[in-house]
Amino acid sequence: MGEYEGAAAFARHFGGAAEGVWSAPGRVNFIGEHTDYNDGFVLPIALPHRTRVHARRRADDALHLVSTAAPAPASYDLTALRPGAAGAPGGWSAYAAGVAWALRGAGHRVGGAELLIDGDVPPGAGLSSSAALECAVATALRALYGIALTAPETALLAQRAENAFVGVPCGVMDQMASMCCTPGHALFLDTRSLALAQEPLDLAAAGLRLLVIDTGTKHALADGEYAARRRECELAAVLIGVDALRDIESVAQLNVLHDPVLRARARHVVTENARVLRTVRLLRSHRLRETGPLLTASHLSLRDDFAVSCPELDLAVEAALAAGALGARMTGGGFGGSAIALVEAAGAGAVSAAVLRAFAAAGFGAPRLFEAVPSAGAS
Ligand code: GAF
Repeated sequence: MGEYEGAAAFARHFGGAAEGVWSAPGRVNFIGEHTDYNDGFVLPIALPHRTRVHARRRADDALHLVSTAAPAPASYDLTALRPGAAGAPGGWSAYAAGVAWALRGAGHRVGGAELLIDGDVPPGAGLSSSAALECAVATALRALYGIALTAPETALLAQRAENAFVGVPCGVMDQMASMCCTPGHALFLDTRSLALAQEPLDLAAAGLRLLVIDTGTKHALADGEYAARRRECELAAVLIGVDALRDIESVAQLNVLHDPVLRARARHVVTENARVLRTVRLLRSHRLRETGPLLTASHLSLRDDFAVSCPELDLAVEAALAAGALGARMTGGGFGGSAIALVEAAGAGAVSAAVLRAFAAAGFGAPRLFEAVPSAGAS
């Protein structure tokens, strides 16, 4: 649905016009997976796909939510919002209500509002549709109520909504990507200090393309396994005696871990942080093409050491590499969702065709392929 259809839908549901339209993008992570909740490094880019919020203030404390992707609207009393309470928002509306709750909890004066949500970030594809929704709602409420928050501060409140209200123990990468990315750049983020740098990612100038392969699958164990990985990493850090796995500089330090599973999980995080730093160095010296092997190494580490891949993601990566991709990896939390492949512009069609053929031959549903163009953060 475009912006004009959104405005018409707002008028249909609420009568009259919205005060404005705010939006925030989904993301793909170029490299740096499962490092954000270990105080590590990430390098995401914003997608052109965005979640839009048409919004208007109300004089009372009611929050009325309509999503063009959901069958039923939702309404809440802002003063009564409590995470986990009986009748607390669930499903998509929890992400939006959670943001209002987090803003109010941080002491910001957010009153009632009518929000019409639409957009084109594919849900459940590992492309951060949740963060796009949170950040679009946060940006809308921030503007409507004149709240002075920087983009990183807004991202932290959106993450708080997801952690404490929705109950998903995610790191801060997706919200920071959605708030802080800029067109033509990847966001190099230190998730401990929140220091960030915009790294030019000029794919076209290098004669390259970044393909997204949305496998169309989401395995049921995704949420539980994500939380389990987080706990394993935290336990490994405690056993080694560091604040977070980010503090480990060499895999030799992991030898104190006797449990081979914990050692493998920690090895992924340590080697992945090193891969992010190497990737940034290559980007800064205009050697984008040479990042391909690092992407592939990241996938193998996520598959073998971190055990968050799945047959569809592995096949997407293998088929893309066999057809000439310079590098490929799963992106996001894993257990389904999307992979990315760095390809020569001239070879993009052949790689796409090979991936489609491989999925058909394996009896998997057809993946959806599109090009990732580094785009703007929330506005
Ligand atoms: C999900 C989470 F939301 C992020 O915080 C991050 O941990 C990612 O998985 C894995 O890198 O997208």
